[in-house]
Amino acid sequence: MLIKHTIASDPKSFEITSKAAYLKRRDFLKATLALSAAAILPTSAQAYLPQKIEGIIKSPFSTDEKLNKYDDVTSYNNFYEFGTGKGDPLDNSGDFQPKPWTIKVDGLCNNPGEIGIEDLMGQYQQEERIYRMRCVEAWSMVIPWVGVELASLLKKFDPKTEAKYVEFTTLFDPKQFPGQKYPIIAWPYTEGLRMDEAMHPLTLLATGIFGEELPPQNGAPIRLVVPWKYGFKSIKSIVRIRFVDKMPTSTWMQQAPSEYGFYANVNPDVDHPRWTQAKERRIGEFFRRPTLAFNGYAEEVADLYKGMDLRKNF
Ligand SMILES: Nc1nc2c(c(=O)[nH]1)N[C@H]1C(S)=C(S)[C@@H](COP(=O)(O)O)O[C@H]1N2
Ligand SMILES: [Mo]
Repeated sequence: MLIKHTIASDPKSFEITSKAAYLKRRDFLKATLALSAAAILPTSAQAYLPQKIEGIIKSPFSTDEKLNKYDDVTSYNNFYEFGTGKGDPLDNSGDFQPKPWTIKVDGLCNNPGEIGIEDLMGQYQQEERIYRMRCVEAWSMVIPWVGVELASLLKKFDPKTEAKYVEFTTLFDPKQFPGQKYPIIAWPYTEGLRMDEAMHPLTLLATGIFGEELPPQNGAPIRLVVPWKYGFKSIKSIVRIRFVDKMPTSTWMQQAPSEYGFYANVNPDVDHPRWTQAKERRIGEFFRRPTLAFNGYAEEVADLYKGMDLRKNF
């Protein structure tokens, strides 16, 4: 059973708003219907079962705030590849097969190549990092991630000095991602970070939650986690990482440039055009709490943006 957390004052669906979106409304309705039909069909393939991750060490970067419940973290999701409802990613991901999986790393680097998920799990120390996560829709959760520092992986590929940004791409596979059969957004989902953001020690490539491999709805088998930015920067099910010299246009910038900027740093002082960002609802709590600058990570990351006008660079 799905618990409904939405409360009337919360912004509902964040993205599908612009004019283009109205034109797509019919496709969108079709998509919603087809996805609900797909959910009740019997499936033949063996469902993926996340395994325990061995040898995890604890990270000093963890918050000691109360964790959200496993059931909330895995049933209240944004993952449009599986549908736009918060329950769709759980309901529609039963057939998703995150193994085998390889990530291609290329672009402006001296050592382009690929890495398989098993190698990545074997070769890099897996850390538990308990982070606050803040969605642009003004809800938040505290999630015990497992993963590796993104910087440690990127260094292996030896980025060139011309590389100023890193671009990330989600798998495109409409057979596995039913949402991709419909033009909800321009697939595949892409995101980007400035090089110093990508190399920051807080930036994590997550392989798990709660000591186990990621379930499909949370971005299996590997996703980004950038805790000082709105949740949409934390791109799921990554198949490609590319070093580039120009700022990549991420999916949400392309979709609604006046609403979603490249930086997307959590900022209680800059409202979304359609709702306030000053407060947030921690899933599982009733009263809203104030949103903190950089989601509470200002001490660690504010320096990255020294001298920048954060109203313009939102
Ligand atoms: N590929 C992909 N990545 C995505 C999304 C998505 O729709 N597709 N949604 C984003 C948004 S808006 C949020 S808030 C987080 C949610 O992560 P969670 O469901 O694990 O909490 O994933 C982000 N990553
Ligand atoms: Mo989000």
